[in-house]
Amino acid sequence: MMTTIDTQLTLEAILQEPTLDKELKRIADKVINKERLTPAEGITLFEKGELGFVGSLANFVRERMHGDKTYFNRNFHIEPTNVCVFTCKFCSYSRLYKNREDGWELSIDEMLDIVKKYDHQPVTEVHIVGGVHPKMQLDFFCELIQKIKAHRPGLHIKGFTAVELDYMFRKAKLTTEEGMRKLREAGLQSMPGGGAEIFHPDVRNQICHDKVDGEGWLAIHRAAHNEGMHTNATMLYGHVEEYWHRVDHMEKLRQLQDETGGFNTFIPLKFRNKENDMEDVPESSIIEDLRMYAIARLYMDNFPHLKAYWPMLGRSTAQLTLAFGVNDLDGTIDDTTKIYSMAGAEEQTPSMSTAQLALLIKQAGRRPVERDTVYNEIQDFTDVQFTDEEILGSTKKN
Ligand code: V47
Ligand code: SF4
Repeated sequence: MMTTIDTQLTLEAILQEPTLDKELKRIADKVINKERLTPAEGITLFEKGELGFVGSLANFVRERMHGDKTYFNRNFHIEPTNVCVFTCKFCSYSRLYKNREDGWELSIDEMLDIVKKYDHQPVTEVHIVGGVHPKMQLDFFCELIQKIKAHRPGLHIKGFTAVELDYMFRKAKLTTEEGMRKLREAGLQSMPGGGAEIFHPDVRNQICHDKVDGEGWLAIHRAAHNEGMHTNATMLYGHVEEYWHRVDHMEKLRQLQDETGGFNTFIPLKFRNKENDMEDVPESSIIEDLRMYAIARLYMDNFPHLKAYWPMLGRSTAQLTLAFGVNDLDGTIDDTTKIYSMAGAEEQTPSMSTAQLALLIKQAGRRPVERDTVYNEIQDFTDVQFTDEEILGSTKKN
C-alpha cells in the first residue's frame, strides 16, 4: 500500500532532480503550500508536466485531502429516452425525433418498474438522465419524481443534465429559478454533471452547437446550488479541444464553486469515438488520460472530490486513476446505462457488485468506503471479507 510517507519521498526525489524545469518546480512549491494555480500555470502543466511529475503531485494532494479513502456508491440509472432534439457530434446514443422508432421512450410506469426491481437491494441513488425528447416535459418528470419518492422515500434522486433542464424550463415558460424550485419541491435532490462538454464557444460550436451554451450550463448549476442542491461537473476531453480550452473550462467551474460551494465532484470524461460523427478523431492515450486526472486534481483546488467513471474508462484504467488524484469511483450501476457502451467503451455491460468494486479499490492499495450521493459515509469495506461467490458475481448482491 502506498503511504503518505512514500508519496512524500517520491515527490521530494522529483523536486530535487536538478534537471526539473524551473516553472514546474515553482508550481510544485505552490501546490505543496496550498496556493492556487493560475490559468497560465494550468496550461504549463498540460504542456510540460510529465506523468510522473503531475501524478506524484496529484497523489500528494489526494492523500492530503482524503488519505487512502476511495468512495463508491450503490446506484442504478434510468434513461427515460434516447430520442433527442439536439445533434451533438460526439453522441453515439441519441436518435432524432423523426427516427424515434429506432430508439426508446419509457412511460412513467415502466420507469417505476425499474425502481421496483431494486426494492430489496441496498441501493442509495437513482441517476436519471437521457436525451431531450420534445414531448417529455417538466410536468411529466415532476410526476415521475413524485411517484419514485412516494414508492421509496429514502432513495436519493439525482437527475437531469443542465441541457435537459434548459429545454424543459423554456418549454414550460419558466425561469431557471422557478423551474428548479418546482423540481426540488417534487423531490429532485441533486443534479449530475453532464452536458458541460467544453464551455468555450470555439469548441462548443464545433461539437454541440445547438444545445445550451457554457454560460447557460453554469447558470442552471448556480440556480440548483441556490436551491440548496449539490451538483457535479464534467468535462468531455480528448477530441478537438486544445489544452487552454480545458483550463478555461476548469477555471469557469472553479469560479462558480468559489461563489456557491455547491459542486461535489469533478468528472473528466474521455471522448470515445465509435458510432458517432467524430469517428475520425483519435481517442486520447491512457497516459494522456492519467495526466488529465492528475492536472484536474491540482487545478480544481476547491472541488472536494475527483471521480473516475469506470464504465467509460474500463476497470483497469479506473484502478490506475486512484494513484493520479482520483478518490471516487462511480458506482455499482448494474448495467443500466447505454451512453458509453454505444460509444465504444470497454465496458459493454457495465455492472459491478459491491464486492467487486470494493476489491478493485483494495487491489489499488486504497480503502473502499461506501458513500451516499452527498458523501456521507455509509460503510468502510476495508476489512470486510467477501465470499468467492460475491467476488465472482455468480450471485449478484448489489
Ligand atoms: O454530457 C456522450 C458524455 C455525458 C460521449 O454527474 C460522451 O455523477 C465520451 O455526465 N464519449 C453524460 N463521453 C454522462 C454524465 C455522467 C456520467 C456519470 C456520472 C455523472 C455524475 C455524470 O456523457 C454527456 C457527454 O459529455 N458523452 N457521448 C462519447 N462519445
Ligand atoms: Fe442529445 Fe445529450 Fe446526445 Fe447531445 S449528448 S445529442 S444532448 S443525448
